[in-house]
Amino acid sequence: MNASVDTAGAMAPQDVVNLARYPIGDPDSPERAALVKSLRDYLDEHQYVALPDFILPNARSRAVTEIDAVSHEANHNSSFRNCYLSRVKNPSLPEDHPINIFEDTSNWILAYDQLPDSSPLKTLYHWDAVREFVAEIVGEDRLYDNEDPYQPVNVLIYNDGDRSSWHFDSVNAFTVTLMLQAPEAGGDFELVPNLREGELDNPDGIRAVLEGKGETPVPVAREPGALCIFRGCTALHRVAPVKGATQRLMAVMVYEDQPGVVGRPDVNETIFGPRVAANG
Ligand SMILES: O=C(O)CCC(=O)C(=O)O
Ligand SMILES: [Fe+2]
Repeated sequence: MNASVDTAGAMAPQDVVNLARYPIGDPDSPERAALVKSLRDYLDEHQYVALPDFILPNARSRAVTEIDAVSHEANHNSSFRNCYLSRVKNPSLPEDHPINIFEDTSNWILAYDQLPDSSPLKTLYHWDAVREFVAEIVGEDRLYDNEDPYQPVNVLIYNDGDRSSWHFDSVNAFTVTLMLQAPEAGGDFELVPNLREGELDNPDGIRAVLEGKGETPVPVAREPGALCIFRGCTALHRVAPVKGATQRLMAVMVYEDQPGVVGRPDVNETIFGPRVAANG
């Protein structure tokens, strides 16, 4: 962890992670090895794996309280986008090509620097045991913390009517999310695995899903406290519209395959809002 970060009052990692169910603290334990193998196999087959009750109730409720205190400062992201996260049509392709099918997305985001340094979310994110556990599940030799001021662990907030339309994630080979608060209704995370491989796209299969006629999406059960690791670049996924007054709160943990990664300022400004430019 960055030595300059003031973590006074932070919870200890063993009070954040449910070590009784996920014995990740001891790298040599056979229980850990068996757990990693089963999660890795599941991820390989299904393109996602969910770990229910990954964090303990006290850590979760403290994170929710911290988020509630600053949620009015979240940046609103709303766009009319295609599943490749672009807002631009391609007139040289047919109207019904997935590139030319657009849907509304709307949610709110809190950046890393808006969360307290003592947050259980930061304790979790920076704990070597968590980073190494994720690395083994996704099959990377080593992962590194993202060193951007805004990105490393951020929080998506979905209010009544907010949603994230069908999309593929753009850069990372995997995505890690942590469900902190479920809405009253809606807000399901749905995923259709293996619709594309590498550069090979599958416009017909993707169009079918976008039109509600394709492979049945898998609803990924995620009760509050559940960690989810998924292959967002190859698995088409969305968050269905949230219903009701309770916000859907989802932390996103960004790990890198090389040290020292920071975000591009223009990308950060688009995601986290105008204050990024003002901060220079
Ligand atoms: O809010 C979620 O569950 C997932 C958001 C998402 O698509 C992502 O983080 O890539
Ligand atoms: Fe995504």
